[in-house]
Amino acid sequence: MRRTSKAATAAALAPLLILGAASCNIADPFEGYRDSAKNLIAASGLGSSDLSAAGHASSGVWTWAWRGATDADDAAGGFDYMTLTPVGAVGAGGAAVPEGLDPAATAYRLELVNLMPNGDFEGAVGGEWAATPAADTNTYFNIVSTGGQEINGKSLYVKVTARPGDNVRFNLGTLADGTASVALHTYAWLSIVNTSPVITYKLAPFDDVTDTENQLISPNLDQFGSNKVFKVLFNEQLLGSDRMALAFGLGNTSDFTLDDVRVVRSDIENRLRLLLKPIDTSPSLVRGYYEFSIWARKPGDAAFVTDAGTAEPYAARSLTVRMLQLSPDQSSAEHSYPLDGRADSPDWGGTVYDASSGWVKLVLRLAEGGNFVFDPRSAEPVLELSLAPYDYAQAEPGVVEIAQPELRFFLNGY
Ligand SMILES: [Ca+2]
Repeated sequence: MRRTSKAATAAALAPLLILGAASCNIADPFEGYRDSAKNLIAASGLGSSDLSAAGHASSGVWTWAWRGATDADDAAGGFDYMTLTPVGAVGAGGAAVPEGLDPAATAYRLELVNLMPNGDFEGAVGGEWAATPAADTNTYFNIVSTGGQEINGKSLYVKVTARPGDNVRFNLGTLADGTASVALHTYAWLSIVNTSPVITYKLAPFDDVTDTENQLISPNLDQFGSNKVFKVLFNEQLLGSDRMALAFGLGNTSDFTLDDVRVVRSDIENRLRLLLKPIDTSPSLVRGYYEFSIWARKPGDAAFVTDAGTAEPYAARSLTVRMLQLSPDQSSAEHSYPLDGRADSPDWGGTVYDASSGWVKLVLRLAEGGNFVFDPRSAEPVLELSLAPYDYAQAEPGVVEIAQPELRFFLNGY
């Protein structure tokens, strides 16, 4: 964060001051900038959006940052890795609405889509899994819900012998964004496993278990309550065009249970953003102190992956809020606000929680002593506001309801 004195704000407004003094009517040079309650982006509500590939770089409307990827199938629009869906006025039907949130404001579901089909195993497993050799009583998988093997409700129980070549595979071609994409992208796979032994696995052609070029990769295992989080990245370096499966085996010496599999692209910017030129706001952007806020809550039909018996959709466990100055250099304020009750200690801003409605206002401010120093006469975007329904430390699928984004200016500091 560039640190400049409050004099910088006054300097930015100096031309206005001179103009005002030269005219017969002495105008207030800070007209429009004194009211720190004014929402500068009132004209850019969440309904003002262009989520198309062509519109991804538009300013003054909400766009998908990930639409700008150079990958051909992203540029063409391709798969919707995130969705933004209106769900009606926050005060519809006389619903409780906290002070400061307009009952007429439209709430939207913001979701980072889970690319893993049937990853909660609460339904039947489709064609995405297979055991080799098939119909072998020593190597197999099935869905379990009792017996101490289950994790969240129904789980996938995997049994693999120690015989070379035996494995239980997941067909990467069944990921939601399609077979052709897999070898071109980088993905993060997250799941919960119940075992402490290291699970080794190979990447292999889905239909060819005799492949001798299998690669062993050690996944990351983090403690997750009484279970562990199994994490792995896979990309084109690991996946040739013929490598279309994750195969669990080749060194597995014990059975294990898997649940809540979540897969996301880790090579794109999974964010909803609002690019702003100075003239896109009212009043226009000038150098100084800003506050960006958004209301958020857990959708009623979603559950945190940490909840017992979790079924999809997963509720976003965090919402990352960011203000990014784009020029003359990049500086930002950002915070990943937990939405699931985890402790939080933001450096700046804070939250206002309304227990009766479940809405929480997430308030982001610049760090102490920092302000934005962009050129207020720029014809290009100088500021980007963005929202991501996960913690920046680890993207994971999830959905959150959001409403009423606001950008405020503080003439004399916070
Ligand atoms: Ca489950």
